Amino acid sequence: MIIKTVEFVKSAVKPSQYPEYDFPEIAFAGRSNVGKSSLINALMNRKDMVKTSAKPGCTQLINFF
Ligand SMILES: Nc1nc2c(ncn2[C@@H]2O[C@H](COP(=O)(O)OP(=O)(O)OP(=O)(O)O)[C@@H](O)[C@H]2O)c(=O)[nH]1
Ligand SMILES: [Mg+2]
Repeated sequence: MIIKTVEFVKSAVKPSQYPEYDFPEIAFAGRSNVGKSSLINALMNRKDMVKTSAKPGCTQLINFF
C-alpha cells in the first residue's frame, strides 16, 4: 500500500464521536510506549504526523487519520 496523502480527522473518546466513513479502517492498539504512534508515522512516511514520546501515556485519545 502506498499512502500518498494523509490528514488528521479528529480525536474521540467514545463511539458517538467516531467519524463515519465508507473506507476500510485499520486500528492500532497495544501496550503503552510499545511504538504504535511511531509505527503509524513510519507507515505514513511522516516524522511527526502523530505525536510520540519516550514516556508512556503520550496518546490518550482515539485519533482518526
Ligand atoms: N528501539 C526502538 N524504539 C522505538 C521503536 N518504535 C518506537 N520506539 C520508541 O518508543 C517510544 C514510544 O513510542 P510511541 O510511538 O510514542 O509509543 P506508543 O505506543 O504510541 O505509546 P503511547 O502513546 O504512550 O501508548 C519512543 O521513544 C519511540 O522513539 C522501535 O522500533 N525501536
Ligand atoms: Mg502513542
